[in-house]
Amino acid sequence: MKILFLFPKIGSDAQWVVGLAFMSAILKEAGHEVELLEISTEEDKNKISPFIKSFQPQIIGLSTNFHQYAHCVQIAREIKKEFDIPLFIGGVHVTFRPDEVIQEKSFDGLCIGEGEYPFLELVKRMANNQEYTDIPNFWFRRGEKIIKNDLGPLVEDLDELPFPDRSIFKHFRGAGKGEIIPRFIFSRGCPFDCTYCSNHVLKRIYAGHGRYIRSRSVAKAMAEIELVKKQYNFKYFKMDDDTFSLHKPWLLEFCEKYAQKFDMGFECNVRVGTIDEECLVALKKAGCQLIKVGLEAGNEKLRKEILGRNISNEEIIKLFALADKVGLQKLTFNMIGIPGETKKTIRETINLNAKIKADFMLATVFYPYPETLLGEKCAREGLIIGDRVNPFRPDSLLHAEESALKLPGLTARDIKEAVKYFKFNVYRQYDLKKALTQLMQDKKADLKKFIIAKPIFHKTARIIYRFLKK
Ligand code: B12
Ligand code: SF4
Repeated sequence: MKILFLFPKIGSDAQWVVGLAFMSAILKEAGHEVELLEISTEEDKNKISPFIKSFQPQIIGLSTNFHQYAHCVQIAREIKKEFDIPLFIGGVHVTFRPDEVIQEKSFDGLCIGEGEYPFLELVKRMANNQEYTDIPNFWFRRGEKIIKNDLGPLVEDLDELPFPDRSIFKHFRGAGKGEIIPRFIFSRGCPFDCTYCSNHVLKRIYAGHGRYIRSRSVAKAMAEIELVKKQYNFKYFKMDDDTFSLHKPWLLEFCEKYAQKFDMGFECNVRVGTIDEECLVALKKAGCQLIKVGLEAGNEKLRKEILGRNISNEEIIKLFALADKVGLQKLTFNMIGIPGETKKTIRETINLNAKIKADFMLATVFYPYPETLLGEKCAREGLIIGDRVNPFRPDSLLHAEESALKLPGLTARDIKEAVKYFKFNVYRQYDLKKALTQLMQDKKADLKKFIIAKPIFHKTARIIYRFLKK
C-alpha cells in the first residue's frame, strides 16, 4: 500500500515527529511504501494536491499536536473536496480530545494513543480488502455512525520496534556532512505528575493498558546511534527523553557503553532529584556537554503547589554546584506567567538562575494545555483570555508566545518583557560583558522583527545590508 503522512508544523521548526518516524519504519518493514510531506507554511498547503496526484497514496495519515489541529482540519477538508482517499488522524491532541476530533467529517477515523501496531493492522486489512472497523485504538466514521474501539495495550517492549525512520523528513534529506544535530528518544513516559505536562494525562488514559514507563535496552540505543551516525555523519546530538536520568542503572550502562564506542558530544534532559554525582561524572566521561534542567519557577510555593514539582531550591542549587564541579554545562527551562505569578516571583526565577549561574536559559510563556490539571484549573477559574486556548485557531502556536492568561498584577507587556530580557537580567547579576552581549542580541532581534513586520522598510534594510556587507 502507498501511505502518505502529512506533518503540519506551521510556526515550528521541528525537524521530525517521533511517532510518524516509528510508524513509517514499521510500515516499510512490512513492505509498504511511505512518503511524508511537511507543511511548514501556509503556502506549503498548495503542494498537497500535486503531491497526492503524483504519489497516488491509498491512505493518508495526519499527525497533530494542539497547535496544528486547525491546520489539519483545513487540510483534510481541502483533500476531501478533491480526492476520495481514506484519511486518518493521530497524535497527542487526538489522544487527549477524541470526542472533539471525531466530529470533523473529513476524517474517516482517528487513532488514540500509540499507533504503530494499530495503524499497521489497518493498512494490512485495507490492502486485503478486509473489514477493519474493530481495530483497537481506532475510532471510525461511517456516514453518520461513529464506531469507537477500546484502547489496546501499550507497546510492551520498545526493542521490538524498528529504529525510527528519519529519512522521510526534509531535515535529513541530503544531510551527511556533519552539519545536522539529530535528536534521539529511547524511552516513553515519565512517572512524575507536573500539572502543566502531558504525562499525567497520558498515564490516566493508558491506565490498565500496560507499563507506561518503558525504555529501549542500552544495546538497542547504541545500535540506533551507530546507524544514524553512519547515515548522517553528525558530530553532536540531542537526547529528547523526558528524563534521561530516570533509571540510574540504565544511565550508567549507557554512559559506559557509549564511552567505549563513540567520541561525540551530546546533551540530555535530567530532573532534579533523579540524578547524583556518580551519574553526572558518568555523563561527563561519556561525552555529555550539556544537561538541561526544568526549574520552571524560582518561587518554591509556585513550583510545588501550582506546577506540582516537589523540588526545593536547595536541591536545585546542590545539583548545579555538582554539575559545575564535574564540568558539565547547564541549561535551564523556565516558564513565565503561570497562575499566581507576580513581578516578585518573576524576579525570584531570574535570581535563582543567576545564583546557579546557568550557562544557557530558555524562558517561555506558560501555555495552559487543555486536559492537563493546570490547563483545566485555568479554564475553571476564568483565567483564559477570550479564545486564546482554542484548537480551532490556526495561529495558536504563534499565539503561544503571548500569555493566554489574565493574571492579577501582571500585564501582557510585563510577561513579554520578562521573557525577552530574561537572559540579560540573569547575566547582569554576575557577568556584565555577557549581559551586554545578550542585550545587543535582544535589540538586534527586536529590530529584525520590526523590519519584517513593516514591508515599507524592506527595501531600505536591503540597501543598508548591502552597504554594510561591502
Ligand atoms: C520529543 C518531543 C518533541 C520533539 C520532537 C517532536 C515530536 N512531536 O515528536 C521536539 C523537541 C521537536 C518537540 C517540539 C515541540 N513540542 Co514536543 N514533545 C516531545 C515529547 C517529549 C515526546 C514526544 C514523543 O516522542 N512521543 C512518543 C511518540 C511515539 O508519540 P507520538 O509522537 O505522539 O506518536 C504516537 C501517537 O500519537 C500516534 N500518532 C501520531 N501521529 C499519528 C498519525 C496517525 C495517522 C496515526 C494513525 C497515529 C498517530 O502514534 C504514534 C506512535 O505511537 C512530548 C511529551 C510526551 N511525553 O509525549 C512533547 C509534546 C508532544 N510537545 C509539545 C509541544 C507543545 C511542542 C512544541 C509546540 C513546543 C514549541 N512551543 O515549539 C513543539 C512542536 C513541534 C511539532 N510540530 O511537533 C506538547 C504538546 C501539547 C499538546 N497538547 O499538543 C507535548 C505533549 C509536551 C507537553 N507540553 O506536555 N517536541
Ligand atoms: S518531570 Fe518533565 S516530563 Fe516528567 S511530568 Fe514533569 S514536566 Fe513532564
